This record gives sequence, C-alpha cells and structure tokens, in this order.
Amino acid sequence: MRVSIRRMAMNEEKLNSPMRQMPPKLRKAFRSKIVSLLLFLSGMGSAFSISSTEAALGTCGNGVVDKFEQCDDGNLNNGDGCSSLCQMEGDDFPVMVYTANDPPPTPALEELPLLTKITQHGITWTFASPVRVGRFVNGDYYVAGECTIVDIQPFPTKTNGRHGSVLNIQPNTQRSGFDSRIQAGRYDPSLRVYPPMKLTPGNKLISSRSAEGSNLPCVMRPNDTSESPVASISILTGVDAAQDLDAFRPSYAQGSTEIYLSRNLRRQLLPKLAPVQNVPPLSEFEGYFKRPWVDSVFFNFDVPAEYMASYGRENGYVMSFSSLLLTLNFPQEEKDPLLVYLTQYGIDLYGLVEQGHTGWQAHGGHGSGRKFPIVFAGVMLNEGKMKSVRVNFGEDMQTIWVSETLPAATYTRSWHTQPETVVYGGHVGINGESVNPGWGPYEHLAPSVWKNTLGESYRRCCTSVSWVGEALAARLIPEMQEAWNHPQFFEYVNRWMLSPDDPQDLETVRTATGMVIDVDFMQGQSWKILSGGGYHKPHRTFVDEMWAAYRNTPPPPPPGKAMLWIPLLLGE
Ligand SMILES: [Ca+2]
Ligand SMILES: [Ca+2]
Repeated sequence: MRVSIRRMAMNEEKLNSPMRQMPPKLRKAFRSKIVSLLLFLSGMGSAFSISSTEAALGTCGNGVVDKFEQCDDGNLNNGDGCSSLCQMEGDDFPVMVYTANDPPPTPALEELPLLTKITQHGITWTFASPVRVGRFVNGDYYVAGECTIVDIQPFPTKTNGRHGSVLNIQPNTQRSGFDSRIQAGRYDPSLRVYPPMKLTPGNKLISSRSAEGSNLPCVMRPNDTSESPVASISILTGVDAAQDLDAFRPSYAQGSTEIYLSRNLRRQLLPKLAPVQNVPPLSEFEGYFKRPWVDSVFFNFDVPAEYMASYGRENGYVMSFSSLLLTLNFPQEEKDPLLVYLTQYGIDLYGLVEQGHTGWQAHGGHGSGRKFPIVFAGVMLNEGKMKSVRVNFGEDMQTIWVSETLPAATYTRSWHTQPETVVYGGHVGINGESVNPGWGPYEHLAPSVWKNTLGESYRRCCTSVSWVGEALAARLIPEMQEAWNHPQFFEYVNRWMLSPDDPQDLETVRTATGMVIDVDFMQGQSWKILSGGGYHKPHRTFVDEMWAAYRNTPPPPPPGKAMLWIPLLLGE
C-alpha cells in the first residue's frame, strides 16, 4: 500500500492524538517524514513562511504551499489554476528539483485530479466522462487508465487537413498526419485519428495545432520561413497507474513505455563555470524545449515551428547554446527546467531509435543536433543504452580521418598547405560517392579534381558552425566525450576553430573551382551564419566566447572524486 504525505496528513486531522493512534509502521513513516521535512526547512531558510502544524504535514487545500506542492489555493477544486493535487494548472507548469535523497511521494490514483477536459498550449482534449489525470515532470499530461476522447480543439476533420492528431509516432514511416500542406509527399492522411476515440495505457495521442495562413519564421533564424505548416504539438499519454511526480514522459515513439525519474539526474556532473560576457537567458532555450520536439520525419517538414528548429543546422545551434548554458554556474533550480526539457528530448529521440528509427543521417546540414541530446540524457540518467546509442548521426558521418577514405591505405593527409588528418566526410558521408558523384569525402583530393563544391559549401555554411558548442559542452561535461565515442568529431571541430583559412588555400579553391568563399563561411568562428539569419541578439557570440574561455579547460572532476583527496590533504 502506498501512503503519501498528504494521505497521512488527512488521517491526522481526524485524530486527537494521531501519533499514539497510528499503527507502529505508519508512526515510523510519519516521524521520518517530519524529520526529512525539518531537514528540508533548515536548508530553505526563510524561503517559505510556514506557520502551522498542518503545513508541516503537506496537506493540499490548507492554504499553505507545503513541500512537494507547487501551489495551494485553500481548496481541493480543479479548474481554478491550482489542482486538487496542489500542482499548477495551465501551461506555466514549474519544473521542480526532485532528488533521490528526498524523493516526492507517489500520488495514489484517487489523489489525481478528476477531469473531463485538459487544455495545453492551445490544444484541448475532452473526455466522455471524468478521468484521473496527472502531469509528468515537464508538465505534459497523462491519463491513468483507459479513456474516450470525444473532442479535440482546434478540430481536425478529414476534409480540413489541419490540426491533425496521430496515435504514437511510427519510427520509420517518414510520413506525417498533422497537416495536408506538409510538402514533398510526406503528408499521409491515413495516419490521422479523429474523435471519438479511445486512448489506452501505453499509447500517446499526439495532437497538433496548424499555423494559420503562412508558415512561421524559423527558430534562431527569423529571416527564414519554416518549411513546416505545423505550429505546436501537445501529447497526451495513456498510462496504467498514477506516476511519480518526477516521472519523465515516455517517448512518443510507438511502443515506448519506459519511464525515467528526474530524481536520478546526476546534476553533480554539470560544471559550474563562470559566465562569459554575452550569456543568453535560460528562458529563451527553455522556451524552445518546453514543448515536445517531434522529430521523426527527415528534413523537418512537419516540425512544430513555433518552438522547434526547422533545419538540422539550427538543431545543432539550439543544442550548442542550450548545452553550454547548462555548464555555467546558475543555481541548480534555475538550470533544472532546461536540464529536464533537454533530457526529455533525448528520451524522446532514443525511444524512436529503440523502436527502429535509423537515425538522423548526414545530408548537408540536416542530420545535426540529435546525438547530443540522446547521449546527454544517457549520461545524466546513467543509462548505458542511451550513452552508447549507435545509429546514423550527421556529426559522425561527416567527420572522418583522411585514412578512412578510399582506396584503402592510399591517403593520409588533406590537400591543404598545412595538411590535416581529419576532414569533412562529405555531403552524405563516407559512402557518398556511391549515392551521387561528389557527395562523398573530397578533402583528401586537390580542388582541381573535385567533382563539385557541394561538400565544401555545406561544410562551411551549414554543418561545422553548428557543432562547435556541442563539441565544447561534450568536452566540459564529464563522461560525454567518452560516451560519444567518435574522436573524429572532436578533432574536426578543433580544426574548424583553431586552423584559420590559409589565404593561399582559398585562392587555390577559387582558381580550381570558381568558388569564392564568403567571410561568413570562414573557419575560426561559429556565429556569423547565425547573425546573417537574423539572430541579431547580443548573445549570438555566446558559443564562440565559451570556446575562447573554456576550450582548454579540462572537465572538473565529479564531486565524488574531488571529495576523495580532501581528507588526504587534511590527514597527511
Ligand atoms: Ca498545502
Ligand atoms: Ca484549486
């Protein structure tokens, strides 16, 4: 039997001498809750004003925000902004820091709000009868037990082709049911589901809201318009029981049911570096990742464009900025929302992989930015299968040793005046020549024999620049670089940032191919493309500043290891 703090509190209110009348087992549990609460309060100082005995018991509806409560409006009603579980209703759901030393109690099924309707980010689901509804740690909703959905708003119809809902994301269809305007033949109306419909445990209803009129501007690149006509996506997950308050949502991939807990995040691994001059606000990147990044159709044709990047290069940029923000010395409670949202994205992507998704392969800039979140989630949750993820990723397919080029044992150095041993893998990677002539590696050859400049163009416009922050963050966060397990990527980023273009080499390329390389596409920086796309915020140089400040900084040892030598110093 699960006994929550709140349930015990309610028992206590009915009894005059509660401790004496409780069974011994419950009394022990009760005391330990009191002790842990006192410990908690001693650490919190005056952050909360706690004035009554009731407050110390964590009673929802007593008008005091108790431990593990997000709000308390003095009642147990739902629909007034603060739920009967004392969690916030609506879209401003706070991400709380939960730890394994002091985990939150698991709510009982009957403690979950009983609702007939949920609205999230502009999408409303209505049920045939009241159902028990909970929220995952990131604020996404679940229904405990089977339910019938009788209405979805905005309303998807078979004829309007908008606001589509689908049941689970099928990993390898490369089709989408969200909006009939999705281009390149990727729209598949047979994937759409319509109310009334059942949602059963283990399944997820992924509901979209379409962009009205024309498509939206791109995330981090407002001068461009997103390819996707989809605006936003909300996910309703079916589960069979009440979930822990710190549960991540299982991946939206069809078949994924694994649930991770935020209490297990190894937050101590995140460095606490001093900020550089131009640090973007955490809120910008929280805003991008707060809602689900549904990321299974290649070329980003159906992404929720209000908040998700529309091109792999920008996926890489968003990941670079976000991951480096998490290496700075913000207080943990400020870092936690972005940490939780990024981990959720990694869980979502890994769910696709585990269900057979082949990855995000090299194709110009399209394949970037997906390995980082998976490996990051694996490192933070200490989940081996995520840490060692092995499918196609742009970063890895497009960075190779010269010695990997064909014919075998022929080339060891690049063509440059100062030869390189690590090179760009080409438009679609090392096997690119078998896909199309000129789509594979080329830097082992002199420009005079290049078949085209496609690879060199995309090397400079759309790939290398978005990898700089990812590579730096992976160097700074312990275990990340090892887990990534593709040293060519890190060496290639070093080359991009540390070897400026030799004017003689630029002239050789121009003479041989006619390609004139714009100053925005030069090696040694990562920010000019962003600026050219309209990302004119003062913090567009954040990644470059972080590189300059911390490229040569070894990752700090995990606290556990650091602690080991302190007693030695003191004792000897
Ligand atoms: Ca309360
Ligand atoms: Ca209420």
